[in-house]
Amino acid sequence: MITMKDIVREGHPSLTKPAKEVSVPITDEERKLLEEMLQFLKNSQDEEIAEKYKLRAGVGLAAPQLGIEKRLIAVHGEDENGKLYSYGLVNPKIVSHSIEQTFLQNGEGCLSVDREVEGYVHRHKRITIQATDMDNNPVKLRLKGYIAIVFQHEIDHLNGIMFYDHINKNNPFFIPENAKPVE
Ligand code: LHY
Ligand code: NI
Repeated sequence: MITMKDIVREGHPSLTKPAKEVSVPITDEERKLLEEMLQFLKNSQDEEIAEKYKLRAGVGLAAPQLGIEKRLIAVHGEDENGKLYSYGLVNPKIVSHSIEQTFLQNGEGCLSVDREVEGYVHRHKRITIQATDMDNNPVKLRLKGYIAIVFQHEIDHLNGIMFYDHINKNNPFFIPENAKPVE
């Protein structure tokens, strides 16, 4: 079972370098890893389990956060309408995105960052992702708003990018003309 002690923190090299493409079909071990990553997210959202194992609630996790430099992510979370997105993805890639941007009014956090970082993290409002799912089938996802932000946060981890890399250094709360907060 994955717990917080398995999650590497700022300063670990796997958080700042690009992860490696995974060959498809994935191995049984890679599939098991994705299942465990998803289970961690589910556990972290279960009040009793989270309390018992001292898990920080999370909706997304990327393999480099476990010190594993492979292009694998898990997301388990709901959009603004309560629709559940539960995915283990292999080699996810943003193939197109809107010009319009969005951001979370309260900023972002990260399971690998044990401090608050203030500022708006600008993201694409809408994205299309191509990937391979846990059953080795190709998937194409069209996402917008909050859940699109979560996927962008996780894909960034595969590229060695942290959420605060997107915050305007001179004015952390700067809002570009084409950006609106997630409603
Ligand atoms: N997980 C964050 C989490 O709280 C992801 C996240 C994304 C937080 C967007 C806030 C906004 O689930 C991770 O840090 N995973 O990398
Ligand atoms: Ni993160």
